[in-house]
Amino acid sequence: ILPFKARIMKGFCPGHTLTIKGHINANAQRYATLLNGRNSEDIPRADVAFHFNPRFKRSPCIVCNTLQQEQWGREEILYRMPFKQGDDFEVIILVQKDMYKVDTIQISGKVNISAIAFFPSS
Ligand code: 9QG
Repeated sequence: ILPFKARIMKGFCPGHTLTIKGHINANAQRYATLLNGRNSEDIPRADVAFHFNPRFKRSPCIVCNTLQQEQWGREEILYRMPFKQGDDFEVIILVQKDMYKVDTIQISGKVNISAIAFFPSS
């Protein structure tokens, strides 16, 4: 059930991997994977360490950004779109050295999620 939200118990650190598998609805306009540094019930709005946002409107693209103190940063936009409306997808997020201080994952949008796996470093 979306929005999906879960705590990552000891945080999301270098070497950790998060895998998300699902299906994008045929009429989806956007979906977002949000990795939050604080709980998203927080007021003011919680920071978002990593906002991963495929968009299907107009020119399809993937927008990545950070929300800090309720302000979006500079968008990184990828116009090569690997996702397709009506298709299955798999996203693998691998954390490398410049650490994400993240304790919550959140997924929303017109997708069905079939699996979410968190792999700590081996
Ligand atoms: O549009 O862009 C990412 O840079 C904003 C969107 C915003 C983000 C942001 O409105 O949408 O994608 O949390 C938000 O507000 C999300 C849903 C310039």
